[in-house]
Amino acid sequence: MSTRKKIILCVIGAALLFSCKAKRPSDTRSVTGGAIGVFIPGVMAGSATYEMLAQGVERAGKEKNVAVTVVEAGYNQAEWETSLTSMAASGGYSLIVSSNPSLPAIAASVSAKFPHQKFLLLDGELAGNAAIYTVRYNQTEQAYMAGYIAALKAQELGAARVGLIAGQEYPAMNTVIVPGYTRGAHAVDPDVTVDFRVLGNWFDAGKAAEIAHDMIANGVKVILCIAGGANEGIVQTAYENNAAVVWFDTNGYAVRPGVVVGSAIIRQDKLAYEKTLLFLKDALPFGSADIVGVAEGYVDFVEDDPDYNTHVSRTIREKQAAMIARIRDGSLVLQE
Ligand code: RBF
Repeated sequence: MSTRKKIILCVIGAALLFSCKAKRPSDTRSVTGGAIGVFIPGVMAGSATYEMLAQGVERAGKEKNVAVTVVEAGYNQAEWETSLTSMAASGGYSLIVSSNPSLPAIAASVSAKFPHQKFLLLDGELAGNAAIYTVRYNQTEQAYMAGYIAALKAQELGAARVGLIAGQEYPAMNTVIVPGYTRGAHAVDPDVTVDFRVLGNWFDAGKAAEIAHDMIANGVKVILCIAGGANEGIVQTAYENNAAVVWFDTNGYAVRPGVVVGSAIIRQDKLAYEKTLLFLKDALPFGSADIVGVAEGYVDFVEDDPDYNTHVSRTIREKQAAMIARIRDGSLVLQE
C-alpha cells in the first residue's frame, strides 16, 4: 500500500472513530450533564402552577450552574406529544420537567421511543416507568380547605350555594377536586349545594365571566376559580356583583383584595426546586410516584396575608383556622 493510501485510510479511520465518540454522549448521557428542559403544557401567563414550576427549576439550575430552557407548548393539547417528542429527540436535555395530570401518559408514550430521556412530572401520577418520577399533591386537602371557606363566606352572604369553575374536566378534577370541595363545603353546612361548571379552555376570560354571571344569577355567592388565565373574568364578575372568589394553587388575595377571600395553595415552586436538586444529585427515584400534602408542607391555606386579615371577618378566619389546625394535628384526616 502506498504511503498516500495509508494516510487516506488513517484519516478515514480517525474520522470514523471521532464520529463514534461524538455520538456516544447522547447515548450514555450522564444524569448530571446537559441542560434541563421545562415543558409548559399551556402558557405561563395566568397559570400560577406553571409559573411556579419554571421558577423552581430555574432556581435549582442557577444554584448548580445548569442551563434551564423553558418551552411553552401552547393551548393546543393535540400538539403536546409532538412538542415533547421534539424535546426528547433533540437529546439536549438530561431531564425534562413538566406538570399537569395529563403529562404522565404523554411522557410514557414519548419514553417508549426515547428510553434514555428522564422525566420529572409534578401534579400527575404514574408508577412503574423507569424513566419517569411523579409527585402529585393531596388535592382532597387543598379542595376541602377551599370548600370550607367558600361555604363560610356564602353563609355570611346569606347564600346556600357555592360554585366551582374549571378550565376543563379531567379525572383529578372529577374524582378529587370537586368531591374535596364539596366535602369541605358540607362540613360547614350539609345543605350547601355546589354548582360545578366547565369552561372548555384555560384562557377565555370573557366566557368565564358569562358563566360566573349565570352562576350568580342562580344564587351562587362564592366561586372557586380553577381556570388559569380565564380566572380574571370570574374575579371581575364577582367584584361587580358583590360575590366572592376563592383562589387555588397560589396566593391570590392581591388579585382583588376583598373579592378573593381564600387561597388554598400548593408549593409547586418549592417542590420543583427540591426535586430538581435531587435529580442533580442523581437521587431522584425514577419509577416511583409520590404524594405530598399539608403534613409535608406542600399544600396549605394562606392565613398570614394582610388582605385576608383586613377583608375577611374574624368569625370566618377563626373557623377556618380551627379546621386547618385539625388537618395539621392529624385529627382531621383527608386521605384520597
Ligand atoms: N391549570 C392552569 O392553571 N392552566 C392551564 O393551562 C392548565 N391546563 C391543564 C390542561 C390539562 C390537560 C389538565 C388535565 C389540567 C390543566 N390545568 C391547568 C390544571 C392543573 O393541572 C391543576 O389541576 C390545577 O391548577 C389545580 O391544581
